[in-house]
Amino acid sequence: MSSSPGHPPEAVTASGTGLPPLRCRRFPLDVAARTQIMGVLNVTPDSFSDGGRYLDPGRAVEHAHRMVEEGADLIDVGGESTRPGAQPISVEEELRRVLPPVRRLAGELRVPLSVDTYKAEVAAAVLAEGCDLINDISGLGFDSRMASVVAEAGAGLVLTHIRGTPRTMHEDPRYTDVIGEVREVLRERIRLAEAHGVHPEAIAVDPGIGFGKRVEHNLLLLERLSELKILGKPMLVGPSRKSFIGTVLGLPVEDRVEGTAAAVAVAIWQGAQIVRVHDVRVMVRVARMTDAMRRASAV
Ligand code: HH2
Repeated sequence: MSSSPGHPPEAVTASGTGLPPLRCRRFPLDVAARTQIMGVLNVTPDSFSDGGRYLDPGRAVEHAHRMVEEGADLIDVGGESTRPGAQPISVEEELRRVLPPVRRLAGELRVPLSVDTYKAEVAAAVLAEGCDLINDISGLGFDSRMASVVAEAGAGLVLTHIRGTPRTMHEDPRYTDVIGEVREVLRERIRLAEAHGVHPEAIAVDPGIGFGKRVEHNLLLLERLSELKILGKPMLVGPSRKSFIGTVLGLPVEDRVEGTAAAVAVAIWQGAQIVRVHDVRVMVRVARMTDAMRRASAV
């Protein structure tokens, strides 16, 4: 067992989830061993917290390697911001942004490479370049060809819950029973993915923190995340630096690391196996510590 800074040997034992590894082409993700850290790499000019920093492919690749050194278990490359109010971009523009780093990272990384896109055409192109997992924030809701593209490639698929679209989702979202409604939409999308041939062990689900939810919905989804375990899939959660943290703490985006740490710890405690984060070094420590407590409580 390696003892790199991100992977202390004492933190790596079965957590008793009973879940098989998430199938992601070359590199299955052992979601039962410990919390998996997904490092965010936004190659956009306008992402809400890191827009413009990694537009240059050389910088993007360097940042991906840095996150892996810090303990990231997979890297998620995104070419279109999906922050509230964001305008969609064309397939051509998205490919212009993501293909250069994806081409290099698919050859260089020894961890799964994920691409954050809801467009089947973008997914097909990055899968052809060797990407392992498609992270679809629309949960198959925006492009009817997505499921077949992922199935044909034998890739992994993250299904995220969203209410509305990134452009409109912040306009007064309402739920009677947020956790129940999220669970049922995800259940239906799992069925759809599997009906199109996506392998049942290649699917992870995500409640979509910030995607058409008010502050109180986001807090409740984290606190009651365990109610999504019934779906029988690994759970991914992405609270990193998001505005609900800013609202609770009254802090700007560059000052939300501690708030993110609290959200990550609660998400893991409530059953998340994968956390999507910008601040990899810090969140690896938070995850290892929370994993250790979770294992203690399971004895
Ligand atoms: N959040 C964002 C983007 N992709 N994918 C999943 N599965 N879950 C999430 O919660 C999630 C996601 C938004 O965060 P970020 O990428 O930092 O910002 P932007 O959309 O502005 O690029």
